[in-house]
Amino acid sequence: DISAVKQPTRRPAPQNDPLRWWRESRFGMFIHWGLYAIPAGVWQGQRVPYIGEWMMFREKIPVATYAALAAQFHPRHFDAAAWVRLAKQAGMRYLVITAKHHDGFAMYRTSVNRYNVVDATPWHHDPMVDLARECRRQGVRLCFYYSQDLDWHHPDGAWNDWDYPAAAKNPARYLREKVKPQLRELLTRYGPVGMIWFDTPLTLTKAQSASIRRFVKKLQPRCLVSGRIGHGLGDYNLPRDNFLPPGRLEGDWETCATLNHTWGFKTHDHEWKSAENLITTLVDLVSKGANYLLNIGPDADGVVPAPSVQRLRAVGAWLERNGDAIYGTSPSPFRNEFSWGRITTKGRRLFLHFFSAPPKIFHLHGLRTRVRTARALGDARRAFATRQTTDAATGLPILAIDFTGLRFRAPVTVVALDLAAAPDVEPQP
Ligand code: H57
Repeated sequence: DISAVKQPTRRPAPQNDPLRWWRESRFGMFIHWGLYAIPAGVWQGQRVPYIGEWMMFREKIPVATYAALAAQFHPRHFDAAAWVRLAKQAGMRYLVITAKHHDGFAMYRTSVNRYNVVDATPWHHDPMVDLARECRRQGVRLCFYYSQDLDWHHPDGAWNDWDYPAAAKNPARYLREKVKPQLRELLTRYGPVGMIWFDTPLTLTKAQSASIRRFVKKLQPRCLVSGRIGHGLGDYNLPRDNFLPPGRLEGDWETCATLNHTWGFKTHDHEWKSAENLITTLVDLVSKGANYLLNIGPDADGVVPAPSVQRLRAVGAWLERNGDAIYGTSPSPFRNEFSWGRITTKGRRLFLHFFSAPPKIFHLHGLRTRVRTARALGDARRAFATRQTTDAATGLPILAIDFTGLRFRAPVTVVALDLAAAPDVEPQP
C-alpha cells in the first residue's frame, strides 16, 4: 500500500527570504491573555460554553460592564522571563501573544485610547515590554496577535451589534482610528516583530486587508502577516483552528491549536491533550509541511496552568533528543502517512519517525539514494545494518534495515538515515 508521491522536496529558501526563520522554527507558542481570564468562562455564576475569550460575545455583555473587569486586572505572578523560558524548554522558537483580541482591550501601552492594560488596570504595566526584552535575551521571535476585523469595543468594529447598531458602522473609520495607529505602536516600540498574527477575517474588503498588509510592511518590511489577514493576502496559509491535515499541504502552513478546549483561560476546562498526542501531532504536521502553534492561556494572576507547563516540558524533552528531525526539515518526500509513522527530511538526511516499535527487519520501498548509515537519534553509538536491493517483480528499490538492538522509546522514536545525496524517491504503484 506504499505509494510515494513523485515530488521534489521544497528547495531551500534564499538567504533573505523573510519566511526563512518561520519555516525553520516549525514550533511556536501561542499565548491568549486578556481581561477574559478574569471571568475565566463563568459569568454571573453560570458556566458559559465555548472558548473563554469569546465570553463578551456569547453573553452580549455591554461594553461598560465588560470594561469594568479591567479594575480587577492585577496579575501578581506575571513573569515574562518564566513564560519565555517555558517556550524555550518546550522547544518553541517563536511566541505569538494577544496584543488585542476581539474584545478590543489592548494588552500593551497604547495612546489610541485608555482601554488598555496600562491606563485601565491597577497594574499600570505593559507586559509586552518585558516579553520583548525576554524574547530578545532568550532568542525567541516575538510576534503579536492583533484582531483587525472583530472588535467588540470600538463602535465601528465588527460584530458588537448589542451596543452599536450595525447599520451605523464605518469600518474605514475603525481602521483609521484604531487598527493602524495601534499597529504602528506595536511595530515601532518593541523592536523587530516576527509577525502580526491577524485573525478571523469576516467583514473587511480585499482593499482594506491589502492596506493593512501594506501598512505593516512599510513599518517593518520583514515582519510576516498571518494568513488570516484574509483574501489570500497572508505570507502563509492558516487552516481553521485545531486543523489536522489528512495529507501533505502545498506551500507554507501553520496549524494553531489549543491544549484543552479553550484559548483564553477557563477554570473548568480540564480536558488536556496528552504529551504523547502533542508530540505525534507535531511530527504529523511537520511531515505534511505545517508549523505547529500551540496555545497556553495564563490565568488572571499570570500563572500558566500546571497541566500546560507539564505537557510543554515533555514535548521539549522529546525535542531535546529529536529536534534534528523537526527544525529546518521539509515534509516527507514519500507519501504523507505510513502505518508505522511519518518521514521528514533535511539535506542528505531522512528521518523515520516511528509511532511504535518497528519489526526487527524493516522495509522502506522506493528510495533510490544510497544509504550510508542508519542511527536512532539520541543514541548515535549503534548503527543499524542496511541492505538495498531491487524488487524482482516491480523493479522498485527496497531498503531493509536490521533493527536488532533498537530500543523503542515512546511515543516517537526517530531513526536518521544519512544518504549519499539528497533523497531521490520512486513513484510507486
Ligand atoms: O483567538 C482564537 C483563535 C486563534 N481564533 C479565534 C479564537 O478566539 C476564534 C476564531 N473563530 C472563528 C469564527 C469565525 C466565525 C465565528 C467564529 C460564535 C458564534 C458565531 C461564531 C462563534 Fe462563528
